Amino acid sequence: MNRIDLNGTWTLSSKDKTFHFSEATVPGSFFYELEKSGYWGEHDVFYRENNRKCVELAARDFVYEKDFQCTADMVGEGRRIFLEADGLDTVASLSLNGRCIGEVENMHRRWSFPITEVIKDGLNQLKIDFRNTIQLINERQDKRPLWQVGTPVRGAMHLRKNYCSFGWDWGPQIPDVGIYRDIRIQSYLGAKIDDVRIRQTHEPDKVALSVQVDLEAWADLEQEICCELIHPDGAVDRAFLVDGKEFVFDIRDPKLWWPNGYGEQPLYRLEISLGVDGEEVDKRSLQVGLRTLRLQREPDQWGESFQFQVNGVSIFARGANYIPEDVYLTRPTKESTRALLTSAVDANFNCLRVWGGGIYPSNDFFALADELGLIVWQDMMFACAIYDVHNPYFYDNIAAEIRDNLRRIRHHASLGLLCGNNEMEWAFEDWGFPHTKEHRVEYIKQYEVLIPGIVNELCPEIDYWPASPSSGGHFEQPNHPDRGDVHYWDVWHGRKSYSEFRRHKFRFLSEFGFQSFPSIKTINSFTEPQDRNIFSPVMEDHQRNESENGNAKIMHFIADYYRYPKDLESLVYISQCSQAEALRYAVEHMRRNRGQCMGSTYWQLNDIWPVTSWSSIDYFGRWKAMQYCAKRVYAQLLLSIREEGEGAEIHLSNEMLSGVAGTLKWHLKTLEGESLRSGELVAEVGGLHSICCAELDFAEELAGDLKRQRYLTATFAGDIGGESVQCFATACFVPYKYLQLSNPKLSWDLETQQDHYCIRIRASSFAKFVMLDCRQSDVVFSDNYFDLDAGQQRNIYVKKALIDEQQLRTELFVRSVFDTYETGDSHE
Ligand code: BMA
Repeated sequence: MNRIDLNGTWTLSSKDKTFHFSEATVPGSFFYELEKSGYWGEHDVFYRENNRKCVELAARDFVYEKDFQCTADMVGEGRRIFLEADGLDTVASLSLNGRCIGEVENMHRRWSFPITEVIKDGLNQLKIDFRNTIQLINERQDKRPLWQVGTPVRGAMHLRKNYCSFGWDWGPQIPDVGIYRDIRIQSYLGAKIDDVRIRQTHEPDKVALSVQVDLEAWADLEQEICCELIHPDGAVDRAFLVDGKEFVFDIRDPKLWWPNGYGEQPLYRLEISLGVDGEEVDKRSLQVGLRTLRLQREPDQWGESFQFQVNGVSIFARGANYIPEDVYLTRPTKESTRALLTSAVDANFNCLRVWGGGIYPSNDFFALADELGLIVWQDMMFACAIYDVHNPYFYDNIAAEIRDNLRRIRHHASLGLLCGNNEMEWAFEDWGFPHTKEHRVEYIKQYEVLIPGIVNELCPEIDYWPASPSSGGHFEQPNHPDRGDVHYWDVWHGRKSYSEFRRHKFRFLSEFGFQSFPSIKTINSFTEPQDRNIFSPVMEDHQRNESENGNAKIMHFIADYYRYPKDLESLVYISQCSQAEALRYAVEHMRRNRGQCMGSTYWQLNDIWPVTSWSSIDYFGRWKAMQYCAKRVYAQLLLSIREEGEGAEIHLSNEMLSGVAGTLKWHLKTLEGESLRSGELVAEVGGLHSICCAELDFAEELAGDLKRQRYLTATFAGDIGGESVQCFATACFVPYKYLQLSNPKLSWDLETQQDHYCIRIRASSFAKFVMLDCRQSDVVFSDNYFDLDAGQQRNIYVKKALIDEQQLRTELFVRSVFDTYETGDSHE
């Protein structure tokens, strides 16, 4: 045996003896353990305002302890033994059998402590003392006050810890403590693998895959490295290395990896094993996708391009920002992460930005992104604060952190961009804090010298971008629209209407967003009936954009476009429609301007707890209207209408490699379904192009108040490689609140097909944002929150695996904007 797995049961106690768990789980944490112990009664930390107690609960020292047996074969001649910990959160000193073996304070690093001299044959006692982080950050902030945004606990950026665990404008303050990734004892004979470096050289019909293996060796024993390359079809190439340390596999007819929507995601696997004296002492298994992936930045007629180029093809990045999936870092599983990322891909994403205020995601996350075809824009974990880089300990600590994470993740096909930080370059330009020369110098040192230097040394083939947003660095107009990426928050934070998106053509919009309430089922999970009012303390607590009174702001935007919703369920629904519309305005516009605009990652994909926020999928994985809208506006083929005054343009945006031809039909209709004018044309759009197919003027038909009774509807029906596609679009010419909607008398029936239920839904007059939902169960529909013309039937599909037929029939209900009016009849 050369490994002792230390995952499993430990004891966990607070030093002040308030808390003691004799069977704490590792990987795990204090707050997760507290919850499992029943501390919150029949509820959890999310219930009502429970989270408010967490900072006080965290403000103490904790100790994790474990006794374990070590057998004689682990120790001995030529062997070295290490305690390896992949994630310790955060400030801890470790001792084995009473002797200190290490001090740590960076949860983003992996640790390996030599313990050959300390470990014993027989019973061993391991102890990890975790320091009170709340006290520590306060002391440090007193000593060296640094600027930070308002939401996290004071001084939080003095620690290399999941920043948002101290609170964010969508997250509670639950600064957890614990052993959050795997931990083990490992014994190696003579040597161990220190690092594996993979490089790809692409030539026509050939990829040379070089594998460099660095060893740490301490005994004069015979070593052999065996490397197997397993092809996507299962074929295996094997190579041995005795003296040198680099293999090159020449792969003929390579199967290239593509982001979702442009091709397949074939994956190769490298199995590397180190043998010493005939014993396998160490091994690595790495998943590799063959592709070239660069950030293309070249001068052009608009400024400078900013776009991903994959295997020579410049793509329009379609995605969102990803934040930690749970306040308890160890609760998400590979399967729950798979479900979340699959939801992204189901909504036609090809990209995710991992935002810099959380953690570097797990290996599972990157493996899934490889499998699903998601390009990962990876921020380094620095966000909205000045960091203490003038302190040599802090500086060395972050340098080691960057090295460690790059070595861990750099081989992934999905890894598309490394980015220095979130919003700090912009903060120097725009935000109110002392912009001293010293801080500027330190900023440059950290993000424009240190980190790119490490990237250049460890993985120069991955592009580095100093900050998000940035125009390339040196504080030169970081949020400039014509180059680099942009965070555009005038809509929402700046209270501008979402039509404002159409006034800008950003090169790559890496953040923009709009809030909504989560599903009523989600609200019910953390409230009591008396809390179910958006201005109650509990609902305001589960809204962390407090400084701007987020819930009131949702109402402010609703007032522009919608009538006052009759009850809480209607309000939740309307808030989601309003959020989805913001996304639609922004993305349709950007895709119409493909070429100039080449990326959209909206704020934000997911939630860390049940909350009112900018997310499109709530904490429980429930799709908000915006997620369905993303599915439509991120589709390979997008039909969109740009209405203005009494006119409209109809556009087709094609993100497929090949062109599409088909029939475009449009009708100007009354809400009751009478077609006043119509047109039909053959439309053809080339691959990776966007075109305007029709320019229409309805000055007469839409004069004055007639706009309140009429709308434009368009369909495109085409053929892609033998499969028919259909796209729909509608446009209204007044804010929806002025439409003279009548009861669309929505009706539906259900047919069971092979793998799906097909729900056929119809309206008797124009129905805006038709929503389907189940009272209790959670299902994802093939489409949702769509518009229906009078007399039109739409087929919506639900996977049979999600729900049984009877249940679906009983629970299904539909709603449209009309139902949110006092006069509305419901369509149960
Ligand atoms: C952006 C992000 C986050 C924040 C979001 C909403 O600036 O970088 O820090 O949560 O806005 O305010």
